[in-house]
Amino acid sequence: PFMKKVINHPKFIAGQAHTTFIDSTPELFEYERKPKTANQLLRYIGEVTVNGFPGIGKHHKKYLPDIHMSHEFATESDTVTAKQVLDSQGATGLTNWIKQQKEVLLTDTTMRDAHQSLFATRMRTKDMIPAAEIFDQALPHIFSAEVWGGATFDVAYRFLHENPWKRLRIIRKLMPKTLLQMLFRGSNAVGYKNYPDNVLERFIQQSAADGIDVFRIFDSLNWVEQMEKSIQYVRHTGKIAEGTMCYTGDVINPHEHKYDLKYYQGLAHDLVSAGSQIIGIKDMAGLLKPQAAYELISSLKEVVDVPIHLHTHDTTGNGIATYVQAVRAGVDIVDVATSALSGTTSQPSMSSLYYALAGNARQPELNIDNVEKMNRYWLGVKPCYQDFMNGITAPQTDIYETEMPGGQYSNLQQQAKALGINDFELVKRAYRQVNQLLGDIVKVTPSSKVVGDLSLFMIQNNLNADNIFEKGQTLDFPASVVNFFAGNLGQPVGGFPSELQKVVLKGQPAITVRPGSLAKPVDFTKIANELKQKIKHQPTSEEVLSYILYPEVFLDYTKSSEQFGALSVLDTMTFFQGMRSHELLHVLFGKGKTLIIKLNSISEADEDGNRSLFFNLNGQPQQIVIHDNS
Ligand code: 3PY
Ligand code: ZN
Repeated sequence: PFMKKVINHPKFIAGQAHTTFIDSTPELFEYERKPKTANQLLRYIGEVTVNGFPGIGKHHKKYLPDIHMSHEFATESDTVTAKQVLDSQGATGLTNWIKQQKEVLLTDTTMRDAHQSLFATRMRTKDMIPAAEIFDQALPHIFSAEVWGGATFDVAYRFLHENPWKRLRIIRKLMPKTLLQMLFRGSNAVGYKNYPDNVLERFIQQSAADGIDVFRIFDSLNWVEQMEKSIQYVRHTGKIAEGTMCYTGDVINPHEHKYDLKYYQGLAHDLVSAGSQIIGIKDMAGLLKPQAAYELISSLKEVVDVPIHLHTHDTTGNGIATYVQAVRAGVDIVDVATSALSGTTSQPSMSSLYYALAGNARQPELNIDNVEKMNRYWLGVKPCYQDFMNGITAPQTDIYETEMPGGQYSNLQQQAKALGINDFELVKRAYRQVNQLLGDIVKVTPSSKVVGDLSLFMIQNNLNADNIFEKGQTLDFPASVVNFFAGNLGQPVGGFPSELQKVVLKGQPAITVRPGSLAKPVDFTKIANELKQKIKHQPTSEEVLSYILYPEVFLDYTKSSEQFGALSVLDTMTFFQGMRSHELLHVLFGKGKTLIIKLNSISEADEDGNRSLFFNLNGQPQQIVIHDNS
């Protein structure tokens, strides 16, 4: 119905869906369930004002300058975009087109990995919309925009009161000329465990229908069997399957005997045999050193003919140097982020790479003035998410030793603190040791969690590489570790360390086949009926998929949207921090309606711990009572 509404909107029909479309037609971009009453909205504001936002607690709302998006972007209407090539010439047409490009192509990760890596995936759709609106015009030479997948799916439901599918459909609508890319965790889809094949297939079909063009598919142990089905399902949709290798180890270390150039050449060959139309290299921890990038890309180019797409994180500060070497070696596409949201645990900066390649025949084609204007918008958005920043403000070169992915670094720090382990150096040492104990595995969601969980467990139980075999006999290992050794994540490169496997499994059987080959297909009709009972309406296919992947998270989301309505009408600072006493807020609400909300005062808590908030709503007094949980 949303798409229909947009398509049937008189302005859209009249071809007036330009950059002010949203400003003047906000009703299309509110969530399906608008706050039914202004009262619901006040209730949400009251709740955050009194009790804070989950995870960041309560503090005084900051004053931030207004955020502006320039309306003066240069236009190049004759540029044929990669999306137009895919739509007119199909997947093979697109891969041929990529190979013909002299310049290196770019993927912009700002709306997915950048905020996942910098501020815990908390970016709201509302803040993406102004950028999405002008994206096609500002960056017509970009290869793709990664806007979906990875952790964005569950975080949208879990923390942002948002429907991730809706986000995708909005972005698709606003960026018709840009390839949209997602990160897909192979057999884990956008979750943390294996799903039956028919769920993967349905998920991929739905994502493609809603707008995804390029699927970056990886497996957390680099096991091709775990990616094969997904690659095939993507191929059936006519979209692009980017089978991906997660980069681990160090190809230029003479002592590297596991993850060496031969290993990656073999893996690339297998990914192409499985149907990959592009080979992705996912350097999730930022371990790929510049010279290693040169050698890796060069040796992959020797064995495969498909385009190569490199993804790195700038955690060590060497990201640009790595890309420059990769470009020299002939990499086809690299991942960058707008500079405001680049660097450290995020991707390297788009504009930095542009200038780093000045004078090089492969310098990416960009209108750098447009890039800078767009970046000024993101500079304004960034402070709204300050509370979620991971605190990493400088290069972390110790990552070369610990091999910990950027996203895990801050998470594990929190997890350790919660257990009373404040010395993170201790955790990092344990992490390295555990990686060796597990046989030196690929570490990325969800295998990285296995290493992290076991590291904390070792510290808590005074375990080390020597005593674990003895002491471990009487200990129950963390669920993720048991799951790994039982083969439920698949098979690691080189197999399991069998002695430790016995200690952890304590007689429980382990599988050696692809977990999905044992899983029963899901009966979608049955699940839809079950869900209908719970949400009291016939669920859409999107809702059924969300419920299969995240049953509780999805049901909580539907409950909270019943309670509060859609919260997309609120600006981000209010959404996370509520209101200050005496603050005045203008909220666009429904068709051309504006609510003027003033918070006059908040009472002390009464004997039951309840506080009254005295609002003025369009001049009328309104009192809301909220329980103070402090
Ligand atoms: C994810 O799976 O979300 C990742 O970004 C892994 O690097
Ligand atoms: Zn990444």
